[in-house]
Amino acid sequence: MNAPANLDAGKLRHDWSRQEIADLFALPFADLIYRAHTVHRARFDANEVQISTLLSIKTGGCPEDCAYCPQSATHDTGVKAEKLMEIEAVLRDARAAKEGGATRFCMGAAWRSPKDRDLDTVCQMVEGVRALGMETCVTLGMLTAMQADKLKAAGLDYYNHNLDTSPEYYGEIISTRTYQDRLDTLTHVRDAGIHVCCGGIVGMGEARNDRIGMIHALATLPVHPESVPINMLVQVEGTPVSKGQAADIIEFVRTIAVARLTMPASMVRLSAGRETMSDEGQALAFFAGANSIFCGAKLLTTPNPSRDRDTALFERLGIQAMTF
Ligand code: SAM
Ligand code: DTB
Ligand code: SF4
Repeated sequence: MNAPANLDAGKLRHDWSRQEIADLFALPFADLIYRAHTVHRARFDANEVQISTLLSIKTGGCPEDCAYCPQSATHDTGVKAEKLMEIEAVLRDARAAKEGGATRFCMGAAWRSPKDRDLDTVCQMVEGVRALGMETCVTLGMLTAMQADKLKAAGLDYYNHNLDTSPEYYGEIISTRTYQDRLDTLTHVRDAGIHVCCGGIVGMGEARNDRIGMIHALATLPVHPESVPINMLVQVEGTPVSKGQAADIIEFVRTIAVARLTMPASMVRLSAGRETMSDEGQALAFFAGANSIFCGAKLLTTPNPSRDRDTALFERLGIQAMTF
């Protein structure tokens, strides 16, 4: 098999070609996950997984038309538009997450981009969560350079902003902003000195070539995202992509493995989609290099496995929660 030779302990590279990434995807499954696991082990404790908790601080009514998203006002999904949460209510949830063992608290808002007044409120939330001794992450849509600087000054550790799919397939999924808009926000976040959390979704009817294009776009960024969430599409009725073929778990694990091989120092997050995933599927994803998950019974608006199920899974697999 003509797979790239340059995989020794996961040297950091930013010059991946699409062909090299296609060759990794095409490896026999056992060869691919063996390689990914070897690189994973050289960089991380293979029995540790980082736990983040997610809270939707502003739900629904989003003006963007992302074809996968239950929070877009364009789709009739039954998600009601709510106002931005009160700071104290957010901090109550953060305290509970900390008691549950989470080391990172992520706050998501269904915005195209934050209004400056709302951003000031989010900055206060970030300061409050940090004061609890947790890492902070927010995902608020597009940011200007100045907004990114404000979040940095408030002590924000990570900003989540996904490329979601390949540049070619992007137009099939979102029409209200461009791939370049996404890349520009990532640049503002990076320039502000905030860690980047950026990944995408598998299972939206895209071809393997689009998964290759998505990983290529991520792995050729000037600095790899410190955190790479790989979401399996949660099919929500009313969204345009809800009726397609569900993602194949083997192809999903391949995507995790290729993310691990091409971005060896990044945390790869087994993100949305765990609710309907078997324990065996998740175990394979961890073996292939995923080392971060969201815990708690809800993601933003959709279900996630209960704490009890995750605790039982970690016990079965001998996995420990990472402390940072
Ligand atoms: N509005 C902000 C934005 O789009 O950047 C932040 C919130 S948005 C919900 C964050 C990410 O969640 C999206 O980029 C997408 O990757 C993921 N997501 C949304 N709906 C999903 C679904 N049904 N299944 C899997 N992932 C989903
Ligand atoms: C990411 O990549 N996945 C998370 C987080 N970043 C914000 C969100 C998943 C959302 C799944 C759909 C929902 O619950 O609304
Ligand atoms: Fe809005 Fe984000 Fe959902 Fe797109 S993914 S509709 S921007 S909340």
